[in-house]
Amino acid sequence: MKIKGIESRKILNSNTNYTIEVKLKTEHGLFRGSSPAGESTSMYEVKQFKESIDQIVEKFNSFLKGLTGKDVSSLNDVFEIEKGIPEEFIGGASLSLGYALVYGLARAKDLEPFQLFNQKPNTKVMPVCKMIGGGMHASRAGMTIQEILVLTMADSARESIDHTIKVYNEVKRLLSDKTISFIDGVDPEGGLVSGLDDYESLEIVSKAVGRVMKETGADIRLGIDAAASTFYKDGKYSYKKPIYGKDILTKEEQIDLMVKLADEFGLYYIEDPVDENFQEGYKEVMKKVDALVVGDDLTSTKVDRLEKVKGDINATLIKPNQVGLLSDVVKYSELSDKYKLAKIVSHRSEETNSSIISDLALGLGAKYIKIGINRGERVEKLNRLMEISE
Ligand code: 2PG
Ligand code: MG
Repeated sequence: MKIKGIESRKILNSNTNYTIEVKLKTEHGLFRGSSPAGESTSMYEVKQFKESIDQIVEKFNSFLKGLTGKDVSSLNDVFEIEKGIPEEFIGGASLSLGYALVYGLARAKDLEPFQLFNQKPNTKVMPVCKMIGGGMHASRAGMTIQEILVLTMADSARESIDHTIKVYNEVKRLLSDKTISFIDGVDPEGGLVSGLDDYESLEIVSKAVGRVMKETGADIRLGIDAAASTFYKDGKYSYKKPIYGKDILTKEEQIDLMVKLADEFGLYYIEDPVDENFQEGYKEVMKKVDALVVGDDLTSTKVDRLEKVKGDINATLIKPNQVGLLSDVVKYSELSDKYKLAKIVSHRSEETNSSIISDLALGLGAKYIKIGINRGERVEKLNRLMEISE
């Protein structure tokens, strides 16, 4: 394909913030790419915009002008273009460009976007979905940890989504029964928000899972994203409400708590159980639980971070905007395979309506996609996942 015209503009994301969209014109039509952002970011991920978004759009447009007339005929050509992107644009701007090029190229080659990454991928990407939100995503919620999740051991994404919806609706029902303050509110990722504390919320989701398992015969598991860095300071983890009788936990107590919750609720998935700079803590948790111990803030989709902590986790999140370049995302994904880590491609709390992460999950051979089950920008991705998984 030939780049006939290309420019960026400011658009809204799902959480009353702005992001960049790149509009690409080729002989095959108009293609758009846009990047998400996170509310609870790690200290290792790239900054999405190094200046104000208006300044970035203006400067990025002069860079993009230079791409007019270029021929792009493979993913490698996209990576070559990425090599020439100045550092100041690495983040939201570079990723939006990468996504627009992927969409344009896929159309030019008459392929689905995921096929650019893998012609015949494994079609079993299972969603890991948020049920209840807390932490930085819902600061007035009772939960200190950021997310309670469920994942189902189903035969297809569609079946898994089916079971997940049932659990979500059951959680909603149970929350309404239990607390009058629950008013059907959701956090930016579609997680339900209530005043219940971490333990009570886990009990509710566990109960809902039990009911749906009984009703459907499905095998459904619980998970959490503690996002522990967000409530860690000076050697202490501070909980909004006491859990097992304590609200201020030492580093060792935090590890013990994660293990205890894993035992009590049969957790299958534990993301960022301790602070992002406490890599031995991840290892300790991994040794003591039979679950996926997932690096997110710890790893930040950065190859150098993964090299450092690879022995301390058995699974990793892939969030393309943590690194900003698709070539780096592919490298990271390959390295995760080399170290036999389960891969989970993930949404962010401030999303766009693009469903590209569903294509990426499939194309990169991820076992899971982490996503909300509610809100349009999440649903778009789930619907795309079902479409390409069939
Ligand atoms: C996370 C993500 C997505 P955020 O911590 O895993 O759930 O949240 O995008 O705010 O970093
Ligand atoms: Mg996380």
